Formats: sequence, C-alpha cells, structure tokens
Amino acid sequence: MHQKWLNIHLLHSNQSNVKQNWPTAGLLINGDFETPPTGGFPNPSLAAGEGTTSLPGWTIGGTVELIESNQRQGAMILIVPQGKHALKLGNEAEVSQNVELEKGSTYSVTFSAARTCAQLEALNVSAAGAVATVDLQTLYSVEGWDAYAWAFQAQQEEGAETKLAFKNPGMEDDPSCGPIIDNVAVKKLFTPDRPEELYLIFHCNCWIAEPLNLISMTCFPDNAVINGDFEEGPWMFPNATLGVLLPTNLDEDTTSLPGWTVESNRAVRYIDSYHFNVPQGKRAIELLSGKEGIISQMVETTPQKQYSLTFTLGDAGDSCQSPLAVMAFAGDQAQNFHFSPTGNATRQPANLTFMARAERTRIAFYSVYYNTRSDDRSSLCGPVVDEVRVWGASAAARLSGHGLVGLFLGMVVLFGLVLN
Ligand SMILES: [Ca+2]
Repeated sequence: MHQKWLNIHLLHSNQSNVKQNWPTAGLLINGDFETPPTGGFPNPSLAAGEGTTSLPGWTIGGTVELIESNQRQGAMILIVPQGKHALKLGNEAEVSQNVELEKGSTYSVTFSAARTCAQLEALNVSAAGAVATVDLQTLYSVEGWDAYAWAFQAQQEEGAETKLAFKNPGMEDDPSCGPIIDNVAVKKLFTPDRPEELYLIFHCNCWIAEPLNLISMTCFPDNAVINGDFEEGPWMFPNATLGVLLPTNLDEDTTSLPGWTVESNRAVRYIDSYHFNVPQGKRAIELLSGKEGIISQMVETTPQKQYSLTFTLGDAGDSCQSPLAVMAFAGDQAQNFHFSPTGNATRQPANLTFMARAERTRIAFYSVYYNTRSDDRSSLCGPVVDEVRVWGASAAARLSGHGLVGLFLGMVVLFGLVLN
C-alpha cells in the first residue's frame, strides 16, 4: 500500500499540549480505548454513565461510559469489538479527538461500532464540516459489531487541527442504551490516476499472456476504470476478520473507496486477502444485501463507441451459501453472471459489451441474491468483484477480423523496440 509516512499530529486534547508525530495511517491516540484513565478504568458494576470522567486522547461531551468485555447490562452482555474496553455513548453524547491533517487531502476513518439495544441506533461521524449518520440497525455479522469506514476532505490550514467526532444523535427512552465504538483509525487516501491512454498500433492484452503486458500498447483508450482493482481504500486492521463496511456515500463528495460510489442504503464490504479469498491483489469488494448493496462508477467513454466491461467474479471463502450471482450494469446494458467456477477455482472472468451513449457511462454492480453464511445462517455475505475494467472494444473486434497478420508484424516491431 501507499506507505508514505507524512506526519499526522495528534493532540492529547485533555491531557497536555504535547504533539506526537504519527504516520499517515493507523490508530488514533487511544483509538482502542485501552489506555487507562487517570485513576484506572471505572468499575464495570457502576450504573450507566458513572465513573468515566476522563479519557486519554479524547474530549468527552455528555455521558459516555468505558465498558469492559463481558460487562452486563440487564440480561445483555455488552459487546467490545476489540481488546478489553470500548466506549458507549449515551443520549446525545459525543467524543472527539483533534487531528492535524494535510489540507485538501481525503482521509478515511475506520471504526468499529455496535449497538446495545434492539432499537434504532445510529452514530454521527463528523469532521471538517462534513457529517454522516451510520445506521447501526442492520447487523451484518453475528459477532454483533462491524467495522465501518467514512471519508472526508481535510479543510484546515497547516498547523490547525480537525476535530473528528462521534456522536449518538438519539434520545433513547432508556439512557443506558446507545452505540458502542472502538478501534478508531484514520488513513490518508490516495486516488489512483485515471489510466493512461496510449494510441499506438496494437493491443497485446487481447492476445498474449500477462507477463508480456509490460510491452502492452493500445490502439484505443485502455482501461477507463479508476481503482478497478480496489487496492486503494480505507484502513484495515491486520486482524480485520470481518472486513470493513462501506456505507452509502451517494450524497457525499468523498468516498473511502476512491473512484467508487456506494449508492444504496445498505453497505458493501471491503475485504482483504488475509481473511478472505480475493481474486486479485490484496483487496476486493464483497457485495451484500442483494439490490440493497450497489457500487457504481462513472467512466469516461466516447459516444457511439463499443466497449467491454470486464471483471472478475469470485467467492470470498466465507462459507457463503450459493447461489452467488452479480448483476452488472454498463450504460443501458444489464446482465447477471452466476458464479459457477470450474474445479477448485475461486474466481471466474465476466464480460459485458455495451455501446456508449454519452461521454460518461455508469457501471454498477449488485448481488442478485440475498446470501447468508452457511455456518451461522445470519451473517450477510455475497459474491466478490475485482479487476473491473472498461475497454474500448471496437478496435479489438476489427483486429480479430483482419488484423492477425498485422498484429504479429506489429509484435515483432514491439519486441525490437523493447530489445533496443
Ligand atoms: Ca483487488
């Protein structure tokens, strides 16, 4: 990944004015709430909201409660996503941390959240004048918590700090209810450049194996999709066994998944190759919740020109019950692709051709089915997409009819050029 270690200065907001140098990505100060407050962690047998008077690294507003794993609240055991402690936000309570960020850059914040009561619970995340409400009503995993990501653009001048805040927007009848947060990290996002367009004579991708792509030259615009490999995205903890959920960002200017929009009210899951099957590289997207989990991108196209949308369809390896299928859209074309790999394969290629009608064409994906895992029958799962590309197809079609001799002559020339 892009380990460019710019400094993010984090301020001990309620402790001292000592600034720390911090890398571009990682846990906030006491982002896991495992640093004991002065006087130690509160006694978990105290009534809700009592005992938490200070929180290293954070500024508290309203009633917050440091909770401990296995702590009970009535008949319920409170969920601590990571380690031994997490933070519960009471009615309209807020916790915030000041972070020094690079103005104009996009940052993604990753955090774990759980709800406590079987009521509507939500979490407001805000920074730099932007705010998002993350709906915690849907449980995506049986663990009872999930990791989410949300992105914002840093606005503060150099030397000034951005307040990153989490707030419980609700007024529950039961004040002991309220969302739990844990594991808060930020990452500066890098937006991959739009793929270069090379107008040379022959396109070797269509004809020869991948190692020779080094000399790939095209006679039409190459892949038009940004971040089609999904390799750039939000921070993921090395132990992120549940992946990271990407809630809708349809109404927002920024996205935790550069190039892409989650345009549905349900989230999609960002997965890594350490805990899931990923078709290519280290990251991919698992589509959840059928039509309620849609990712899309507007790609640049030339009107009246034919294109191919190609992508890899996969199985996340998370015991997802079949059938798995993806509905793919490109302009006015739509087609579903069932995942039916041969042998032990965990991936298969898919291709949808379309005629561009405008200078920008929407491509989109959702899961055809509403899948759950076979082992617990309730965690949401689904097909995986990766390696999304849009190729100009007309030139490839012409080549397939008449261009073989020319292709090989051209390749000889290319090899000559490369050898020189
Ligand atoms: Ca990938």
